Order: sequence, then structure tokens, then C-alpha cells
Amino acid sequence: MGKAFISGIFAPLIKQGREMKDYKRILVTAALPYANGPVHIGHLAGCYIPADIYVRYKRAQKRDIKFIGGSDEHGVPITIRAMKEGVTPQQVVDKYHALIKESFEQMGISFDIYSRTSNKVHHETAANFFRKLYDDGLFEEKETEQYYDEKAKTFLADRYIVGTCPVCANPNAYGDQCEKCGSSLSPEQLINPRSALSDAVPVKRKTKHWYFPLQNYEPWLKEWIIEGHKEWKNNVYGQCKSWLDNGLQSRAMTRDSNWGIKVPLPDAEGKVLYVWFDAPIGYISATKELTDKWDDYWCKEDTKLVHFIGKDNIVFHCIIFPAMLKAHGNFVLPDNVPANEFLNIEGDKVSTSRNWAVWVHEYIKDFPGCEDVLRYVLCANAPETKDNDFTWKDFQDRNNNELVSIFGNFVNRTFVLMHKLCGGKVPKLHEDVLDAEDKWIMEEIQNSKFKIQNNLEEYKFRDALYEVIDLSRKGNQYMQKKEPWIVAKSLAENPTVQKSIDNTLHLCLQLTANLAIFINPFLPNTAKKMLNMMKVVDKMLDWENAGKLKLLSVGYSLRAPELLFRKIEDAEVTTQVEKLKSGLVKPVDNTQDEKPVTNNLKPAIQFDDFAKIDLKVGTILSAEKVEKADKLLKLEIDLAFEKRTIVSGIALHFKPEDIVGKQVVVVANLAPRKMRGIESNGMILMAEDAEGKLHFVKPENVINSGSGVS
Ligand code: B3M
Ligand code: ZN
Repeated sequence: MGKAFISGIFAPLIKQGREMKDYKRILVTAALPYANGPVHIGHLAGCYIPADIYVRYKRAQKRDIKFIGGSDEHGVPITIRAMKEGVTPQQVVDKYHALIKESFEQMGISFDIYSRTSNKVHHETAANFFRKLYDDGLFEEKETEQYYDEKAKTFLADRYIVGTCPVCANPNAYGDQCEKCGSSLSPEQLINPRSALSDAVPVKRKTKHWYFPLQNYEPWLKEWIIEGHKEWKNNVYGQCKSWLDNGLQSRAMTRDSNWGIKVPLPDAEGKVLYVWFDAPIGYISATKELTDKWDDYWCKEDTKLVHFIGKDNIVFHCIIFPAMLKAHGNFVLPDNVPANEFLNIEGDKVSTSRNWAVWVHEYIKDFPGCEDVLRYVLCANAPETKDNDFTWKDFQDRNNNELVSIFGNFVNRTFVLMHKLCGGKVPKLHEDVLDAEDKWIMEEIQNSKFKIQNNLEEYKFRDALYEVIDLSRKGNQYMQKKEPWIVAKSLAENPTVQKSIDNTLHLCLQLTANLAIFINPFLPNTAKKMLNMMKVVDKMLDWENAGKLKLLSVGYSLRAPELLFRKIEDAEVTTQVEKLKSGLVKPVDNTQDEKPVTNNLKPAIQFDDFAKIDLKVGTILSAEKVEKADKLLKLEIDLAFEKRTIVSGIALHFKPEDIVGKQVVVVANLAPRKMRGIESNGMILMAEDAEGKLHFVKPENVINSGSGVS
């Protein structure tokens, strides 16, 4: 009997937060990022932070668990990046693998191994996997015609063919899509197609590939997912259902390229495995590298396999890879694939080519010691059920109003008062004077354990974190009601009130110890600091201690408080927003969604056409932002013979105060145009660099305003 059947029966019970099947070990994977650029906070929020929280929680439960990660080092974007930079693909992946690995380490993503798919073990594992399916006769061999670039001597992926869109006449549409009108296209539909690599006209060439007939696995997949995994998150389940409802087709599992894993067949010169065939096998290879007992984790039924990914990877992890594993045989299948949606930045989609991203390595430089703050914000605001927005203002608010004012404040007050009113030692709990408030907080500590645990079991990390903060909020309420600092004023007349003070601080300290256990999976550095203040060892953080009320022994002396979180100032946040908007965050090059470089000249014009344009040198007299238009600046420009108002779309690139006095070239006879209610009289010339940053076109030296340009 298969595991799928068992989880099918128990699915509704798992939904209630109980782990029905008794798993012996857990294997957690997080998507392997492409090593063609650094990681940004969208990556962290999408899968690495949730995966890390889950793993740290399970480790605290003393579960046998392994956390697998690594870089995805094959595929077209890497070869293109290498070609453009004039380096080898290996140089590209070496550079980014190191950068990504370091960012993860600094953010506390606690992989048991962070490997890479260019490793020898992986090449062997993936090749053998392919060979087994081939030997079992599971591939279809097909010869098709594909576009080939005779100049660059390479077959072209659809994305690297450009031409005129048949729908909107955009001269730079891609072979898979026109970005102007949004039509999805095939290379055949493009008018005047050309290669984005060399500009050559692509020609059709015959080529042979090996296809994996996904449709053969459709009935099984339907049963396994649609019937058997109703407990999967709605976004994941829904996407799988729609793929399965639409019907599956054979997919080529090989490509023509010389970067990747060679197809292990005699007649396959110049062919490599499709990157989405080899990458998920990377999870297996990395486990092999990590432990000799790798097959316990991959082949034994009582393993719980969980893939953490972003939503764009759902089909590969829920349909294609499971079908491959099923076809191969002997492997466990994922028990869950808790994919997150996307994280937008300041209201706009992340775009690596436009450099609209917050890079992790930049954040670490700008906010040293604040790694936990980013972990906090990305979890508290995680795109768990829908796309979400990251804003620097929200980052500041959550830090200042939640971490500093609630959690940090409670811990700090507890320590300060304990030193002041209880001699720096854990006071006794006097059962005889326990009041209703004391009993309430004791109960809250115990209940929190179950609330947090149930949420974590169901991959609801935001809700779990909310409960942790809520418990510290209750700690503040409790302290506020008990007011031990006020009670202490009557000590002289009535020494018995010391008992009440003792009880309050005893319980606040036990609560602090519990908070350390609860916060540990989310903010490990914070938990460490708390352990240090309490002078206790890591062992205290074991999950079995959660909810207990005797974690710190009476009479034990504790350290002085340490500040857990610092305030984030307005200026820091303004700087980040400006950095983002002015494109100051350098894209340490990236091809993730990079447009290929093309010769995109407009059709030829005659000299007379050009002569109609009147270009003049102008000097910017003033510049101000246009209300409710992020991108527009209103400029007053001196042309000597007159002053002009020109509205220009450069606000994301320049601060108004920085450009006053600069010279520009103005198209002086452009017909007036109204923009946001302002009449714009002319246009200024700008040059755009490869990173999309704008530069003024201007005379080399300052000359008289109004001078002609020709
Ligand atoms: N590298 C795509 C991505 O980074 C891909 C994931 C592979 S997971 C096996 O989104
Ligand atoms: Zn179009």
C-alpha cells in the first residue's frame, strides 16, 4: 500500500493540525536559487525563511530532520550571462554561488548542506536517474525542427528570438511573448525574427530530444493530489488542479547546449539534461553528499518530505518531479509543498532587470546586527495566501511598534525590575498569595504552546509568530496590572507585599524563558541573547520545555538586561526608499528576467525629417515633484529667449534639489502636451544605461542657455 493512500485517508485530520502519520524522519528542501544573481528579500520570504523556521522548530522537538539547499547552476540564463560578460558559465556560477551562500549564512538559514548542481555527485546522480528512465523505456524520442543561430552556433530558446509582434507591431517582441501588448506568442508568429544573441536570422534545424510523457501519469497524479492531498494550501492545490484539469503533455527533458549535465547516451553529442529535470534531483544529490544514510531520507516510507518553494515553481515540484520519482520508483513523494506567493516591494513587482529589489547582501551591510528584524518582518508579512507588499515604512513600524515596544520592552522591564526589586535573582513563587491575574498569565503561557505548535504544523508561520508576540503583549498587560514598582512603595509599612512582587517577577521571568523558546525558530539571534541574559544553556530551548513554568530555578542570579532590538529611525527608512527609487542598489548583474540585448533601431529617416527638430541647450532653474505622480518632475528651464515648463518622467532617477543648475538638451519645438494637468512645453533628452539608469545628455562644458544643437 502506498503512502499516498494513507495520507489521503487522514488528510482531514492533518488539517486540524495533528500529525497523524508517525514519521520517523523529516527531509526539508528549499528551492535551489539560480546562481546567476544575488538573492533578494522576495526569495527569503518566498521559501527560505519559512523553511528555516520549520526546521528550527522540528530540531527543537528533537526530530530527525535534514535541511537541504544548494545553487541551481545550469540552464539558459547562466549561459547567456556568461556570453554577455565574456566569461565562462563556471565563472558566473562560482561568483554567485559564493555570494548566495554567504547571504543565507548571514541570515541564519540553517541548511545542513548548501550544495551546488555543478558538483560531480550531482552530475552522476542526475545522469543515472535519466539513464534508469531511459533503460526502462519511459522516454519518447522525437525529432522536431527548432530555431538555430548559425552565427552563434546554438539552438535558440524562444525567449532569445526577437521580432515584430503580429498583434501590436512592437519591433522588439520575444519569441514567447510580446511585453508591449501582453500577447503570448510562438517564434513562428514573429515578423522578421532574429536572434537576440547575434542578430542573425534564425533557421530551422532538425534536432532529436527525449520527452517524458507526463500524460501517462495523469490518472495517478489526480488520485494522489486531487483526492489525496486536499490538505495542501489552497494556492498550491488550486494550481495543481488547474494543470491536471487542462491535461498534461509530453515534455522534452533534454536540450541542445554544452552547459549542463551531458545526456548519458551514445548518440547525444551536444545535448544536456533540461535544467528542470536535473535541478530537483539536486535535492537527492545534496543529501548524498551530506550523509551516507541518504537513502533513509529518500527511500523509506516513514520519511516526511516537504518542499518549500515560491509559487512559480509549483508545477515542477507537485507534478513533474513527483511523476519522475514515481516513474523511477523507490523514492518517497512530498508530503507537502507549502509554496508562498510573491512579495512585492513598495507597491511594485520585484524586477531584477529594473533593479527594483532589496538585495539581501545589501541589507546586511546597511543594517548590521538586524538580521532578526528582517526575518521578523518577512515572516509577519509573509505572502502565505496571496501576494503581499513589503514597504520600508512597514518594516520600521513593525520593528518599532512590535519588536521594540512589545517584545523587547517586556523582556527589558522584567530584567530591570527583577534587579531592582528582587536582588538580581529569580524570586520565589508563593502559592498562598497567587491571585487571578497570576493564574491568568500562567494559563496563557501554557495555552500559547498549543496555539503556536498547531500553526507551525500547518505551515501557518505568520499566525504562529503573531501568537508569540501576542504572548509578550499579555506579559506587558500583566505587568501593568500588577505594578510591582508601585507595590514596592508600601514595603516599609507592609513587608508582606514582597510576596506579591516576587510572584509577579517570578512569573514574568518564567514567561521570558518561554518567549525565548517560542521566538527561537523565528529569531534565533534574539533567543541566543535571551539565553545569555538568563545564563542558561541551549538545551533550555528544547520544545518539550515550552509551556513549562519552572524553567528558571529560584535563587538563580541573572545577568543585566541586554537590548534585544534597537529603534529604526525615519532617516534610515528614507534612505532605503531613495536608494530603491534612484536605482542606487547596483544589480550585481543578473539575468533572471533580463531582456536580451538587441539592435532595436527604428526605420531609417531622411535628413529633412531630422532637420525639423529644434534642439536647444537649456539650464534647469527649478525642479519639483508632481503630486500623485511618482515618476514626474516639473522643471523650469531657461532657454535665454524664454523660460519653459517641462514635465519629465525622471523622478525615480533624480532628486529635484540635485539637478537645479544642470544643463540639458531640450526638444524646443515639440507641440505642448498636458501631463497631470500641467502643460509641458518640450522634452529633455536622456540616455539610458544597461541598468536602466538615466543620464542627462548635455554639452561637455557649460555654455550659454539657448545655444542650438545639431
Ligand atoms: N532555480 C527556479 C527559481 O530559482 C529554480 C528552482 C529550482 S528548485 C529545484 O525560481
Ligand atoms: Zn504586441
